[in-house]
Amino acid sequence: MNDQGLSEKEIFSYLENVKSEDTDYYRVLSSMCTHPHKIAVEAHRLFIEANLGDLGLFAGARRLENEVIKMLGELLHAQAVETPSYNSYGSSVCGYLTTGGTESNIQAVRGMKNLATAGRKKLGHTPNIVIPESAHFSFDKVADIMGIEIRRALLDSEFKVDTASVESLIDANTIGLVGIAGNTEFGQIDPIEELAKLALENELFLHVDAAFGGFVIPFLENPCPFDFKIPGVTSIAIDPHKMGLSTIPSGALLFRSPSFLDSLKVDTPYLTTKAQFTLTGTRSGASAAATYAVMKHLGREGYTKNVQYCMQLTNKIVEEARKFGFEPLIEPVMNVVALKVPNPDLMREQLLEKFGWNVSITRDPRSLRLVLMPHNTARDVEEFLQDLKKVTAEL
Ligand code: 0PR
Repeated sequence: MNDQGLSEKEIFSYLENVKSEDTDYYRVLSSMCTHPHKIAVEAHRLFIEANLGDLGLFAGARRLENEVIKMLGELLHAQAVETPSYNSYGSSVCGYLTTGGTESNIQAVRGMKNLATAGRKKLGHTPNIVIPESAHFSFDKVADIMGIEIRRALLDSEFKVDTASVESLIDANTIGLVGIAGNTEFGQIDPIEELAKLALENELFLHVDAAFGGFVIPFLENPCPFDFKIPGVTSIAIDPHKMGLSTIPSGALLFRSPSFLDSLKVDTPYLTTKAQFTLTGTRSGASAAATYAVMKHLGREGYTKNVQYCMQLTNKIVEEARKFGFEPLIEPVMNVVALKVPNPDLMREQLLEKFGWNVSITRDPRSLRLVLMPHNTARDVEEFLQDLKKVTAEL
């Protein structure tokens, strides 16, 4: 650290320089995040010092968190919880705002483990959960932190989890299943209804990772069921900092029943509230304000337009790519496309080196993965297709 403080001017001239190294999402077709909505940014600034780790001191931010959880609960067809005891933890609905999908997934599994070991099940050995092979790498962290065995079920030809494979992996030590509503690589939705049936039959929890899809699926023309409307779904992760257009870090975890929150509770003797059920202690109230503001501002109509816009770009890319012989691995379900191209790794390298496009690659099979986000424009798509053509011709 320097001995004497630098001037504001010196610092900001350095910061602006450094910021120019960031992409600003220009020519980015690989991210599931985007520019936050300007309303979210303003709200974030207004609540910049609010700490949701000490709810009693920040009653305003706490109110906003509750409002957001309520709105998300409505979006995901959760029943409002009337249990008055919930107020002592600072929430009247079942859920809280997390730092993102990773924390939500960790906490959902922690809840499963705590409830299972609290007597619902006798676990002889290491508890396990069954997840799709396509699950996000945050579940590797779950395994590592919690000492839970992760069993990976096969995918079918459409990259949905194969429920027969899930069933074959369930044993006496299985505590829960995971389904993904909008998987990271293909944007595919697992058969949540079938998974829920399996979960109910085997008395297992079912967590739905809708970190990306949660702000997409409800606004599609023909949304498929994936949420609490399906009996058997016990928790859902949904990220406002992805397609919700909120600021980073904004995730959310919702539970069907208050017992989940209870199972995550730790006593906080010297705080203004008696208990905490979050993973982190200090939490951003600014994120709660940002998410509240953008959800209220856009409403269902605004999010529908946002999804329609991204789907138009997605469909355009697929239509044009087909003209030069590149088929998608699946018909896009949401704004994620996996294109079958020759030598995807080399193509990715060349798209970046020659034209500055950031794209990514799916693991198995390897294909060119594109995520069409609100920061992308119709012109971007046209330019990308021209550059893709050039790169293909050279390969
Ligand atoms: N679940 C799913 C289905 C996800 O796609 C992701 C992240 C997570 C959980 C974890 O969410 P957090 O990263 O918020 O904890 N999916 C993207 C990924 O890891 C996130 C991402 C975002 C990647 C922006 C790159 C990027 O530029 O691929």
